[in-house]
Amino acid sequence: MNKNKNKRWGMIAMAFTAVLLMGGCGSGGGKAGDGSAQPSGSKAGGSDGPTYSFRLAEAHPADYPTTKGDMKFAELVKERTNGRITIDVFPSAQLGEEKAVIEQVQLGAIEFTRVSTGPMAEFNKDFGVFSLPYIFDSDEHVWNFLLGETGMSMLDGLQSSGLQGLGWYSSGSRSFYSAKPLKSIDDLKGKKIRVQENKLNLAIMDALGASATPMAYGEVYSSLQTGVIDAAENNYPSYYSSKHYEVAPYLLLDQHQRVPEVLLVSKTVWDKLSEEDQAIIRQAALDSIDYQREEWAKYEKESEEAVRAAGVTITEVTDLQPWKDAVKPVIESYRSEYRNVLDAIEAAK
Ligand code: BDP
Repeated sequence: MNKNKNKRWGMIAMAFTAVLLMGGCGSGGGKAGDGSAQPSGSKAGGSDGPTYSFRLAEAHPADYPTTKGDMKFAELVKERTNGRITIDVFPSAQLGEEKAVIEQVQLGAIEFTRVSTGPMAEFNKDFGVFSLPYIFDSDEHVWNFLLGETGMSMLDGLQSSGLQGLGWYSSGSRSFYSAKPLKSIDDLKGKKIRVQENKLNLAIMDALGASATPMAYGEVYSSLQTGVIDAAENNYPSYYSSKHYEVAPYLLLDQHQRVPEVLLVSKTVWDKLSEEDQAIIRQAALDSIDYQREEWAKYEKESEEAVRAAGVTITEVTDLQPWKDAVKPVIESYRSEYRNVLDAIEAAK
């Protein structure tokens, strides 16, 4: 599977290079938004130009795979500009929780961030599609879509929201976990469940007979602990690294969503950069993806093992049909809004 992913990614990298060659940009510059980029490793133009010192906001701690991806990205930018452009990564939500950070990035007060596409739905309608349940079968399916034409064009589609998407990162699948025993779909009925902050999640929880409590990620631990909420949902790495498993030790592997991560830059900042710098930054982001995916795969396994070892009760879901049936009305109610993207997702199977 990894080989296939790499092959596919290699093909996309080749396509980028082809665009560049056709454009005849000798110095390796690419026009913003046209998908062209400088071939990795080339330093053409990197040393010349203004000096910048940027910040990148990250919700997760330093050892988390997204943070490692951010750092790889920053390292490549620094290297390829001979230290002229530096990006300091601020992990552990030091610069704020995701929703607030996205607002700051729109304003240009924070230049870069890595966020979940979950909260992005409230800033760019197209991004809501990622919160629809069971639209992807596997991680491979997600990546086929993200690295395909529609997925890549969604990064540029963020310009209307004052943002520029630079690349996608892995985030696995999300499942429910609770402070009290949680073994089947029926156990969700009447539960207060923390969800990522977007309106689609309200409809999904409603369809499952639960009540949605949107809140920032950083508040979930104490809310589980004090009983403000009964349950939450996330992937293995977040469940482990946030220590939610300590206060919600019942995990039900229903894998209802696959909500990818996205690397963003403020459009205000982006528009001030030269085409050469844009090309370097864009390519560095793309070149950090494979690394993030490898780190993700490792950490996903480690975190699963760690929560098992900690005594978490994990229930596998052998039949997803009742889950898919329950949330079908939600997908149907959004089908016309997301028709084109949903078709592209279907075609990426
Ligand atoms: C994690 C994402 C993180 C979100 C968090 C959440 O990596 O960006 O903040 O979920 O549930 O999986 O809010």
